Amino acid sequence: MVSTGKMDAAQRWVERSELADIHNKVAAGQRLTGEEGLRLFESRDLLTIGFLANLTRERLHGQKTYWVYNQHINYSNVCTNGCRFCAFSRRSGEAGGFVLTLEQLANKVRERLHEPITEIHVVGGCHPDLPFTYYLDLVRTIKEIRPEVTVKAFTGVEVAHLARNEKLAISEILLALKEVGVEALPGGGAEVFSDRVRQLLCPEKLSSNGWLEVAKAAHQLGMRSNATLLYGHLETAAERVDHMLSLRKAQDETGGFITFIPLAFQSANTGISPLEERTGHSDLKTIAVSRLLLDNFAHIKAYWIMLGVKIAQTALYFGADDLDGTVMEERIGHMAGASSAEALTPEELQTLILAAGREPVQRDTFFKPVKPRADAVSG
Ligand code: V47
Ligand code: SF4
Repeated sequence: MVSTGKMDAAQRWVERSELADIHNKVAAGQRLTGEEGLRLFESRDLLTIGFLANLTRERLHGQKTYWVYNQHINYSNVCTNGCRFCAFSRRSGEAGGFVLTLEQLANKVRERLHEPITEIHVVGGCHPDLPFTYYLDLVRTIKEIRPEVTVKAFTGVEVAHLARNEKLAISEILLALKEVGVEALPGGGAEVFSDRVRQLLCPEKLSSNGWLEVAKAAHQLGMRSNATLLYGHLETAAERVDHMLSLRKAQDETGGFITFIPLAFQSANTGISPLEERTGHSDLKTIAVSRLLLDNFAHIKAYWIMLGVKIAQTALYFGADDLDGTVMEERIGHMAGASSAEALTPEELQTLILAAGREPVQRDTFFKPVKPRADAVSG
């Protein structure tokens, strides 16, 4: 808790800063413009930006800081898209490509049956030949073994790929997935909505509009989804702001996004030289600006896998209210050089939050608090 005296001093300091007008709007709960978002990105006054983001963060969540007991499963890295920033994927037939059999998938779920996992996060590449029945059986297999778990599976890119392959409407794919037990979609695949950057990095990928259409279709069917921004490569600050404004507009329309996740680009094994090397300063600023611009998103996630635990923990004072979760097996960031661990135990996550002076809250996929199970055994 910041004492009133200290808060007053911080407030006086912010009121004298170049961002004083933005502070007045944030304090009054008013929506910021894209120009103001860009000014925040261009300012070097990180502490003031963090102070502003923290005002919103604490207004929404107080000291609460969320984490989820989850498991990540990548069913395949074979992908037709060949995004240049992705060190995880392989073309069909290329060495290092894999597809999990349903038995291998079942084993991954069974291996962790003793842990009180509440969410299984499933993503993969856009495989050219896997039939839709594989995806349906994959979800059925998880639900047979762990009926109580929430399956958060398949990004908008995978859903659109399935629709094209199966010659079905997006809504038909989503409905079929919902019927077998998918409750939410992960936020991947949004990348950055700029056509300029997409042309350079992922010309074969689903368009920005296509991604937004899948998200909106899911929301209309009562499924919720997350949203991401991949930053720290060739995009400009203006393109980050435009991306956030597009998401804000979509959220105004549907209200179906659960959380926003700025994904810090990991460059190893990608051949991409970022315009500017990512730093703690740019990571924290991106989190803070997203908290300030995305006023209709309840949650901002500091994804420790990509940020590293130290920056993720610090981000809890720069707008973030969620650390994601235990994860366990992560390939996408680690194949691109992420130096974080691949797993944190619930105890480690809670210690990180407590050491930052925040209050840990275990949540489910939809941010409902979860009561720790009495017989819980962590991995
Ligand atoms: O869409 C690919 C990104 C995403 C790299 O919804 C990279 O809760 C960094 O979306 N460096 C998949 N990122 C991961 C994802 C995600 C992760 C955790 C939680 C949730 C959620 C979603 O990973 C891809 C792409 O944007 N990605 N390559 C890279 N080199
Ligand atoms: Fe495929 Fe996704 Fe990697 Fe792009 S980011 S190549 S769509 S797995």
